[in-house]
Amino acid sequence: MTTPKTGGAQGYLRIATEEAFTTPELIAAFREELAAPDVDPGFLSLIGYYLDHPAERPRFVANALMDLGEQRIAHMDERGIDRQILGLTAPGTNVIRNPDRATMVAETANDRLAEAIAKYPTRFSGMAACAPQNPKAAAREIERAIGKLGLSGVLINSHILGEYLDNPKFNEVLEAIEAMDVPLYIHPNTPPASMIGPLLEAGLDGAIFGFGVETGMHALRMITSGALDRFPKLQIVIGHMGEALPFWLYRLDFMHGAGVRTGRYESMKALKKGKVSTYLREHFHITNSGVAWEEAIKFTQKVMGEDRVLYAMDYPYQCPIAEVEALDAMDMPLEVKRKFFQTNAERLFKIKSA
Ligand code: 1DF
Ligand code: MN
Repeated sequence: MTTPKTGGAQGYLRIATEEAFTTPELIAAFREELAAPDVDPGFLSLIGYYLDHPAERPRFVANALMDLGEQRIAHMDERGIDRQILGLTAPGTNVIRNPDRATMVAETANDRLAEAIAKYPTRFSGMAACAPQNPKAAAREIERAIGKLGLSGVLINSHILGEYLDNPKFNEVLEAIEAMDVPLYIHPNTPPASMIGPLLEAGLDGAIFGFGVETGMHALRMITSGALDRFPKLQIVIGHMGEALPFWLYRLDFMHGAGVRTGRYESMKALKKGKVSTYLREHFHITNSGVAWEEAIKFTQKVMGEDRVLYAMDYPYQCPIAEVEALDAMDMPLEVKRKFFQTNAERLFKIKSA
């Protein structure tokens, strides 16, 4: 295998769609939340590690998150990444308990992101941050970030202080995303305090498993609550091979059908389009962030259709060059690889590659 290069000589550009950055304003807010006597346990476990643990990996990550310039471009060049679609790193504004402060952190992050994109327009695109803690302000910021700053989507780091986006209190946020005609990336967060106990006890609260449990459930709630019947045009992106939802899909359809028919839950009513799987296929795109595994990617393409599965690296959390090489080497027709690495992202995020 040859080292991957940018420029598309292999027949496609590589557009990585779940790439993280941070800002001084977010780090300052994280520091204050970490110092609170009633700090959220998942937040402490995750961000306590990345901000303060002396091991090489968290130090690499913390440094790389801060750079939106030459170091990041050099790392992309080394890995053959033509373009990163950037989002404010987890848990972003979602853990900030003062809504005005959270809104300020989102606004400054969007300004900094737009500045980096203006400097490197062929290498960076980005998704807006917002602070759903104040839904009205979040809607306004989404309109500004997409309409004025030209960002390409909205990324929300899953639960917002323990609340989920299907809650009607967040209607204005989803309305704004739908109206701006951009995708909503629901990125993982650690499980909220009400859910994290046994996961944290076993060291399974983070990216190893807890992220997927929490965020897969969030995506599923968007379907089963009927939220997507209220927002019929909303397109949602989830990473990590769909947080395992494609693998669950048969059972989800069966048990959802049984639950609805027998009226078991007030919170689970019949859906306009019927099955859970219909919503997953019509409202979701799935990225392979963190999963450089050919069989899982092909299975997901079969379940979702090859137009709805996209490449992501998850820089700087997981970025070995060997993963790019393994994906380049997948036994897959070139035109399908081109959809996966390049054209699905260009269409969904409305990106024009030079
Ligand atoms: C980790 C993984 C952290 C992902 C992340 O943000 C993250 C990790 C704080 O490995 O702890 O975005 N990820 O998406 O897999
Ligand atoms: Mn990520």
